[in-house]
Amino acid sequence: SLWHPWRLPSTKCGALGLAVFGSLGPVWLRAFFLHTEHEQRKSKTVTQADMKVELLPALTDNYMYLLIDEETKEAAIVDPVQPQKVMLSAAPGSGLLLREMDHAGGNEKLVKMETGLRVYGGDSRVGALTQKVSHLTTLKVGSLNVKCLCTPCHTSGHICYYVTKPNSSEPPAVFTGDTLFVAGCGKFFEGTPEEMYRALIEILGSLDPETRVYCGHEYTINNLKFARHVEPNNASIQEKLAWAKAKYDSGEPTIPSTIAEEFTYNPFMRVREKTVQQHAGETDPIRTMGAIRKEKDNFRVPKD
Ligand SMILES: N[C@@H](CCC(=O)N[C@@H](CS)C(=O)NCC(=O)O)C(=O)O
Ligand SMILES: [Zn+2]
Repeated sequence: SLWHPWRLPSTKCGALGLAVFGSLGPVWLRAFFLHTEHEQRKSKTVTQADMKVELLPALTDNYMYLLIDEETKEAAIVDPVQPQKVMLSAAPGSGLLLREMDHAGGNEKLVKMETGLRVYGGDSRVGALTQKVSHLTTLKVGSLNVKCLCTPCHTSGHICYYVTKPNSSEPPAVFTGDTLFVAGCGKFFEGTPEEMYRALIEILGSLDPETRVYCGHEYTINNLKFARHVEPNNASIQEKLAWAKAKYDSGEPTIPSTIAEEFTYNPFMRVREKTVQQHAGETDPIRTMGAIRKEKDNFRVPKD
């Protein structure tokens, strides 16, 4: 394969976590992912025949993603919050997919390093934006189709990116930023419970259930502790929490999940369930959404 993570000589910058080189005809891609010595969080690659997703941990609990089209080796970076960690040289046509300004802070630096990068986002506050996208705008990353899904609420211009390969039997991917987390959702900084209901249930919830969910933060354990508080008798929550703790102990990501799985343990995806509504003291899913978000904003996460 063209990809040899962990096997390349270290660079001048110190410790090297991952360096990736590829070469295929006129299209080429080179990306370095630099770790510092005290980095505890491991990166991870999810490989399918048609696309590859490289999880790049950043800051304390953020994820940046490198999405690679296996057919053309074109790539896109989602949310380069720490551009010094992703130095990308890519063929013309490679793009950056950005959903909101608070995770898109590295764009200007990346664009300075690499001219010709296309930068997509749903909000003019996104730095170095070259194309503003809206709901159902479609883009290409090599042979992959990317559909933009507007999910305003955490921020008003929030975009999720749904990635499919035409005629593939493999599952799609969705980059959900600060809308959907594993077992949780983003705070409603610029939106309402109605908007989050539309985002989680109507938009993301109607994607292929097998879709891999790649979110913007590693909040899984804390989210599941809140989920357990909402539904103490939900076995999926208990199981996922035990699994997530084991992952955390070995420094591994808990990402991706799937849309189908989220419906089993994520309280914000479960606002139509009687158990969740009863916990909230509501009978309406949107009022339930508002009530449990408010409760989570003030939730004190227990130690275990
Ligand atoms: N509670 C967060 C604090 C940071 C925070 O507010 N994060 C934003 C995303 S930038 C959020 O929407 N968090 C969702 C939540 O706390 O449920 C944490 O676990 O560290
Ligand atoms: Zn965030």
